[in-house]
Amino acid sequence: MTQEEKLLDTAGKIRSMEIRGAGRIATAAAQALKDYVLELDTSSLEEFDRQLRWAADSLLNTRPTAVSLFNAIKLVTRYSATDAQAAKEAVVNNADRFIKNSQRAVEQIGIIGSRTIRDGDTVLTHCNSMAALSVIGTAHRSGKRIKVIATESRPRYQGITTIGMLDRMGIDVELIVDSAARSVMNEVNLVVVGADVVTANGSLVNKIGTAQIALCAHEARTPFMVAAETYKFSPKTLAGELVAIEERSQEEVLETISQYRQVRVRNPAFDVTPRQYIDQICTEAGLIPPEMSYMIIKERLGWEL
Ligand code: RUB
Repeated sequence: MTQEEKLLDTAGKIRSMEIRGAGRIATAAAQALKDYVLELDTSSLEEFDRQLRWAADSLLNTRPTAVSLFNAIKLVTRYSATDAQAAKEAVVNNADRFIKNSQRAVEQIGIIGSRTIRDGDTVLTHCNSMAALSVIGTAHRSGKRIKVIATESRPRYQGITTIGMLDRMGIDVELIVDSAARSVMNEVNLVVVGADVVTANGSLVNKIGTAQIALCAHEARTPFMVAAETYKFSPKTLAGELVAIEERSQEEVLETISQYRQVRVRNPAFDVTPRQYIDQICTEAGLIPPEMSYMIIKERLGWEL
């Protein structure tokens, strides 16, 4: 494969969700940019810039919601070099740093978030989030006996991936259909979910169904925690941009849709949980209230308007 084909292959895997989850999308994009520039053979900085921009755009146009992709690409392609070789080295170093930092962030989130889980607790999670699973897995490894309730997360059933991971960690797991969230909520001590986007005002954009779970956790007085690396926070929302919610195909929900004449299926992949229903956001920089999201964007992501 040429370097263009390899890059488009990663972009295709992100689009088809073979690579999915905001963190994994971001690190795959960083790795793809690194591999791409390593094979670029040009001494012209202008040409290097042009090819790097093509690669960045090809990756960016895959999934519209996860800001992690935008932040990863922005951090990896940021450099001030006067020649192509120095630019290439900068991109490679940026990518290595991004991947290492994001692995460390997930570990740190696990350490911090797991302290909020007590021995004997039941934790509910939705979809398949490495950050949320780090919290749960760290609590389990520290010797706390916990039970996890995982939702199916229709229509793509990321919950099945989650129960497989929890099972391999040796954690006691129960699987529920998404609509059973309220009926089990009184048994739950903590809800932990991941994030595709945290906005400047502290709202969460995550897998469809998250907002309903947050609402019923709120009503049942069950704490609701978001596990999110700081690169899941969206500088674009500080500049007034709205988060695009990805609408996926009808067939993901109903394979036999073509037999109906008048029926349409709506398939939004994500929803918005208002900050009033979020107790805390566990980042690698510590546990923060959603109201502090603005500070994370300004201070950790170094965003200037
Ligand atoms: C995945 C999803 C996850 C977040 C966080 O959606 O909503 O909760 O991306 O995951 P999809 P992580 O399956 O549509 O990509 O903590 O692993 O980044």
